[in-house]
Amino acid sequence: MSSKLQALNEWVDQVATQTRASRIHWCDGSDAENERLIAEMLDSGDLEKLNPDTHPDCYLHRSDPDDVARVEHLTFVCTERKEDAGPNNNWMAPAEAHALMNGLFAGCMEGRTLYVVPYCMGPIDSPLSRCGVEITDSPYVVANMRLMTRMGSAALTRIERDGTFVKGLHSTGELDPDRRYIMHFPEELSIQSFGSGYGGNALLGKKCHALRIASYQARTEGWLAEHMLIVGIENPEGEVRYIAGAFPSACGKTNLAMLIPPAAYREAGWKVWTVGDDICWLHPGEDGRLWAINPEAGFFGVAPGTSAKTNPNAMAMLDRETIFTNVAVTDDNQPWWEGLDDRVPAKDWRGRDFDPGQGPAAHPNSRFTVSISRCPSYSDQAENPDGVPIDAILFGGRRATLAPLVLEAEDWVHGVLLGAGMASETTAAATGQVGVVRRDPMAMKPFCGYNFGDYWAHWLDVGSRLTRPPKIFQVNWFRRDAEGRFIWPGFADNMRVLEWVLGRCRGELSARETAVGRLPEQGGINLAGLSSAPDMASLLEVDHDDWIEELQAIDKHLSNYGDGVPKALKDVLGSVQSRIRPG
Ligand code: GTP
Ligand code: SPV
Ligand code: MN
Repeated sequence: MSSKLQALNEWVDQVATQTRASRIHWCDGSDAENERLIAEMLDSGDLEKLNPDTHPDCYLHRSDPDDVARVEHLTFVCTERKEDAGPNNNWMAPAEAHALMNGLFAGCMEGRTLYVVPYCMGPIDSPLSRCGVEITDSPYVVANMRLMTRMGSAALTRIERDGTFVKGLHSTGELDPDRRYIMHFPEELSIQSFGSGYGGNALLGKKCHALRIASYQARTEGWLAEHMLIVGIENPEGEVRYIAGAFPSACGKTNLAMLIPPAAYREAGWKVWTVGDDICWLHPGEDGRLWAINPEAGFFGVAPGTSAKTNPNAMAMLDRETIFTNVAVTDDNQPWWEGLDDRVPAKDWRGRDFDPGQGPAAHPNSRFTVSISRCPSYSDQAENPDGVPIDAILFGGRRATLAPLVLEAEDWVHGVLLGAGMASETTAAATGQVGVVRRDPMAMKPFCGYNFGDYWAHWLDVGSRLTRPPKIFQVNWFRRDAEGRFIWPGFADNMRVLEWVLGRCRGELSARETAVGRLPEQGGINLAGLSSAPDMASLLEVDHDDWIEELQAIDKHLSNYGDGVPKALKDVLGSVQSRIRPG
């Protein structure tokens, strides 16, 4: 092995000694390797084979019932100075965190295989991509990383060329919630995760590397690592425009990234192309625009609510080569979840006979893992090493009231304020209460690897370097009526909002100026082909009294981040507040 890989080899040896791993396996990412791993997991019960006639090469994994979501209270950013992590993160001093983690990792892989998983986040030949190596004792993690990232030999070759990589150490430990920590050391470019086998806690390339560590690196290097989907919209003239969108976990990124336009749009020639559904790395280009790559290579998507009606592109991927986690099964062993169809499942996500009295059949945060290459709308630009140019950025949340269907920022600084002030109802993607409105700036509350005050300043700085910045919009698909029903049909019909957004970007549509931003004119959103017109007056209402309260709450929220909050942001907030009158 070359000297460039010496650091990697030494680290692997040191971890193998520390954890007393019984075997070491360097993953090459090959089909043969994957088949061996799957066979072992079928033997051990880590995986169950699903119906091979309806779902060839599909498997079910059932997590420990106490390990089914990200754990924000056990996730830490460990910088030398506490203020660098900021009030948005749990913080522990690096020395203390290392001592704690060393204790947990000592001997934890005895009797287990240590897998070395080299991976590349982003197209393998893109200068914008970054590599990492995850050491894990979970074959389930290896199989997921193979679908979610460019994993194996090609990544190792790139690591050898780059000479640098992010070090991620993971063990499922005993899956004991009391011995579970997800630690980030951005100053050391390393991650240590113990005690969970689930998604963002364990697939370290995803949230730990591509968001928490990458956001920290991006700040010093002049780019942005964001919790965003990337989608290309092709108009009837054949022009493709790209939109990036930050919505909190389980708030619609995957669905928007692969929507199929309503019939009237399809007939007119509109098409949608998927670039990414969860993470986006944004770089200012020489042309003064913002260019985006998707660092991932697969989806770890929310199963419940996914159906032929809501997300036909997802359904087309999920009948082969998919790992399902914590879904239910039918009596002929097909995967099933709430919202899929009206069959009655036989077994719930814990493997018990289904009993509606015991809660939903599929866990609300049950997921599918599938390669993005299986997506029927996969964009031919997704592998472009330069990325795709972004025309619009959306900030979206789950708000039953207040937030209109769509609102355009006046400029970049006002847009950053819309992002910084974002709030959304919590979901099952993280442990804790569901449905509570909380501030989730840029959908990055759980994922920003440094102080939000510095992060907003960095957003302003990046914007000031763009001569053709994307326009920024706030959207909300989740407004409810007095009976609690969603007012907006959502899903495919979100295309109607995207059309307005792109029309605004092209300078072709007028807008209604309000104190809080620009909204569609009456009739501005194309409703052609909808069987019944939604209550657009409610969807586009700006209630001044409610907004006065909201702006006060945003003011208070910003002040939690102290002196680091850019003055320009507070100035814009002040000017919005001064424009709005009660009643
Ligand atoms: P993460 O993977 O956790 O980051 O989530 P995500 O933002 O990709 O959310 P996803 O698209 O998976 O949607 C989460 C849930 O919201 C699913 O149950 C969807 O069916 C539902 N959903 C998505 N889009 C819409 C919409 O436009 N309207 C409504 N009512 N529900 C939606
Ligand atoms: C999210 O929670 O935003 C996800 C799932 O995309 S996880 O990989 O668990 O972070
Ligand atoms: Mn996510």
